[in-house]
Amino acid sequence: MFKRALFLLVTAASLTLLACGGQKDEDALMEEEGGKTSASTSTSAAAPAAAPAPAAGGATVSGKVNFDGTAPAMAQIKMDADAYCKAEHKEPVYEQEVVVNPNKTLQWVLVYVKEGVSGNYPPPSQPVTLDQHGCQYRPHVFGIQVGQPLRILNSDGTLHNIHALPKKNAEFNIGQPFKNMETLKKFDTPEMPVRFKCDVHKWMGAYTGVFSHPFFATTNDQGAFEIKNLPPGNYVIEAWHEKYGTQTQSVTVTGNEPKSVDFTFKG
Ligand SMILES: [Cu+2]
Repeated sequence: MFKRALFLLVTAASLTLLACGGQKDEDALMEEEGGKTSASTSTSAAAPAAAPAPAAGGATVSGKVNFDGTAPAMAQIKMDADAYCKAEHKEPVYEQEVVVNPNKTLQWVLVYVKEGVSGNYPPPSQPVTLDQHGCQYRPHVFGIQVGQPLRILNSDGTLHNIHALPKKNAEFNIGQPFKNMETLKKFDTPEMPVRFKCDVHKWMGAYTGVFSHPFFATTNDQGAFEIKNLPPGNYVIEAWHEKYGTQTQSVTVTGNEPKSVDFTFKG
């Protein structure tokens, strides 16, 4: 009896908090950003494109992350523990730790400028969305700027509990029991990488890199990445993969010339 009453009380309190919290967060964000528009940052895997450098100038650094070796077999994810999750998939679902593309490149490599960026890059007001969809995180790996809103969305009709495990930023742990729930979060300081897990579904995992600048991209299903508008300077570019670690290369930008940087991880 007491337990049930407590449960109802907690649920009602959570709903009230969530209902108010979401709106308050959004208002606060709008206010902070003052509706100003800043250069949007593509954090999804950018398709390789031959687009000219935008008006902001600087170089486009693009390339591929190759995979040398035999692709390890990824375990099939068993979603039997949650009937909703299981019913969401007609085809088998596999772990995303090592995704080798048909063209022998690696997906989900975060490529970013590690050293050499100077100047101040205010965060875009446009959020990065981390969606919980089919009981998997989408995207699996992404970058975000310090202060940029992270929109955590539950597209599933089941409970997810998103648990961020940073070492420099504040840890958070949020239950999202209902479909279409959203929570806005921000990171205060650069950190690479930050892991997310779901405390309900042990197979769910994602990573972000938090940067003080917009010069980062994640490799797509062609293994390609593209970092735009990099001003003249000497830079260290780093590629990070959750299993294979990091590699770095130096690049010098003198104007708005395109630069090509390829990496190879050995399996
Ligand atoms: Cu979950």
